[in-house]
Amino acid sequence: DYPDWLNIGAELTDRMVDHGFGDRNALIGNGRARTYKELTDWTNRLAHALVEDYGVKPGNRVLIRSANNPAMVACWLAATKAGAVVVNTMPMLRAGELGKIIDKAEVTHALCDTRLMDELVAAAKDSAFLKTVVGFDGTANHDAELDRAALTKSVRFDAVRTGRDDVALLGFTSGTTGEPKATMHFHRDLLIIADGYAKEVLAVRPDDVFVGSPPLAFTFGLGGMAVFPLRFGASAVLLENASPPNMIEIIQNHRATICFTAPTAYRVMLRAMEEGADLSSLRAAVSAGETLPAPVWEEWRQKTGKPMLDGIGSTELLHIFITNRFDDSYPGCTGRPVGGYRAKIVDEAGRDLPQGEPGRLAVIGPTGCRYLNDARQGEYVQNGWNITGDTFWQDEDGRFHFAARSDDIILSGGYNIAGPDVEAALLAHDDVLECAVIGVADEDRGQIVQAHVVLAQGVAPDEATRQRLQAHCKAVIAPYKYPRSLLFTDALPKTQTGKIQRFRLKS
Ligand code: 3SK
Repeated sequence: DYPDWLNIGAELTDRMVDHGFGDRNALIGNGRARTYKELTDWTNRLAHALVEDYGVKPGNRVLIRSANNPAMVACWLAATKAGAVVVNTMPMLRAGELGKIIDKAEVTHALCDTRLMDELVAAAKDSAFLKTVVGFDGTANHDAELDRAALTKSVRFDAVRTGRDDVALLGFTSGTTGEPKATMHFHRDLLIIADGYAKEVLAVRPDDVFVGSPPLAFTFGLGGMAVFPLRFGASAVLLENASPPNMIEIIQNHRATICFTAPTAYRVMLRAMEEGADLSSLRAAVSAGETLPAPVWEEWRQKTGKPMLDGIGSTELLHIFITNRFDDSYPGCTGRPVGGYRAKIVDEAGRDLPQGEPGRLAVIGPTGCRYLNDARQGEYVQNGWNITGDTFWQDEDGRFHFAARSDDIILSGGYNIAGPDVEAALLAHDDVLECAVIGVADEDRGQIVQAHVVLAQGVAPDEATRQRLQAHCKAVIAPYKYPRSLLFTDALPKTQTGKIQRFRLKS
């Protein structure tokens, strides 16, 4: 039950100061810590500048382009306080990709870290919509146009009285299969994910310190690295380069308690623990974005004594909607729906399937799924249920288990083979750092299983390794699933959010 008038920017700053959190650290990054009071003043000054100097009006679409740093969060909060609808974007996007987002969202204003201006200026050049591009300083120096404009403004700003069901955020799907879509999220949705997942599952407390790798431009990152800590008076350490060694350093130096990242980073952390890395401060290791292989869950449990929290979410539903819990977490299992969400398994025609049978995961919940001007709404949302692109099955206790992305099922020699089963088998071998499995056309078998493997450091990409890995697969999964074709590669194609783009291996 939220009030009719709700502005998420003010809720996460001014309201937190009102509630007595003013002197506590909110955001740490680029060598500086900001308290809730400092963040509130900063965002209020920025909001004044956006309205008075750059003409931002309620409902304007404002694009933000930055790596993860406190200035990006401040710009997001400030634009939201001004009543804008924000589109957060990844720093690696090129002009062509930015242009598509600008057109689709009809972006009028863009706030850009000055270190990332070139591609945005190129995208704005011929835009029918984007007329105002303003630079901000992503480092801690406040030395760019927007920072200078904000400097002289008042630290008091009456946030625009947005309705709780007014759109606050447009989340662009990262596109593991192609054309991106934009999803609309209301002010209240951002509170729902905090008061749902973050409270119910993580039980976030003011003394929590968050660290993680997902970009703020991805709703997984915006929730995990900004909304969740700020909603509960906790703090977040934002890293522009969230490589596993950098995250480990932060965990050790700041005694971080909650980590949001993907399985590959946890694998590297497990190896680093063998070299003495101390991750004992972490009370919650959240894994999402890619399915968590059972061996990683098991090794984490064995080395830390704690379960990992695998979860699945989506940009469409804003954040995690099915998850393990601290007292209900199993390897190879994604868990149960978060309060307020329901999930079921359906066939291609949308009919409910019995427990145990794999099919499409369908989800319904308070945060979505609403596409912006997209004819695909009717295809992906049926009777309010979001039909996801994932194949899951439900066990007799009601927990959900990932089988594959629906387009990752390989039909080979009469068998239906889930690519992720083969990936999990390969990942259980110490020689493998990362891998992706696809089906490729084959005259005899229709398709064969093809694995693209990034080897662990020091392992030779030769025939002996290939045969060793193929033999290993035949030993740990049904032999018909083994990768008949196994290729070595230095890196896998990924979206900006770190999801493997298997379709790009299919050329
Ligand atoms: O599972 C995901 O990929 C995801 C996407 C958006 C938000 C949150 C999550 C975990």
